[in-house]
Amino acid sequence: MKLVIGNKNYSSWSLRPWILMKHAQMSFDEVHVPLDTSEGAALIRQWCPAGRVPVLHDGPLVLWDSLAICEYIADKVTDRSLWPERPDERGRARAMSAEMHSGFADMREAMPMNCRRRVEAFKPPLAVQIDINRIVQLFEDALQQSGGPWLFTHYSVADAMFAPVASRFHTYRVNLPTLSRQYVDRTLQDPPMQDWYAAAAVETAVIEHSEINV
Ligand SMILES: N[C@@H](CCC(=O)N[C@@H](CS)C(=O)NCC(=O)O)C(=O)O
Repeated sequence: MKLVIGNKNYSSWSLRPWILMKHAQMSFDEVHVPLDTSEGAALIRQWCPAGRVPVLHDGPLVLWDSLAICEYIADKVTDRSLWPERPDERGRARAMSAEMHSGFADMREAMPMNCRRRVEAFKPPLAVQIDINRIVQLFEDALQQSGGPWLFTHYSVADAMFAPVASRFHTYRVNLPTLSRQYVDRTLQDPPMQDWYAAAAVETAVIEHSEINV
């Protein structure tokens, strides 16, 4: 399998299937595409007509869209469950993942993923704070019900979908209640996430519109 991804420092959508595949202990090749460059845009089109990363190539199958790739990986992995086993928990994990996938536009816009960056004086505008509050509510509910360490006890697609949010909360120093703080710290200490961060740290490309001024 080949996973086509963007810059590790910035590409939040790429991180999701990448970290899930690492947790599933799948072996795959990575193809790196430099985002926000004309060379990168041409390269992406060679891998997928949708013109977006991530893209998964598995033999003749081409899959675009981070959530669809995570679903495919969860179907493909048979020796462990990447969704919760209980139907009610599975339903909630899917709802959380879908809400992340389609929502929180204000937070994404104002707080781009930027693994290398630490922003000390970030003051979220109201719309962004509303997104943050909703995500915290999702974290607290899931972690209270599951008892942790992951949102639905063992690592699932939901954790992969929220891994970029943990990175953003860390970068922009978001104040969090205890369970959410512990969850964000756990996500950042997760060995695959540390590998992702180490690779992001040595990238040199800078995407100006993802470097916010405060
Ligand atoms: N819905 C898509 C969105 C993917 C997406 O927007 N990816 C961005 C990078 S993080 C991209 O490929 N941008 C390419 C470009 O803007 O040229 C998914 O979940 O995979």
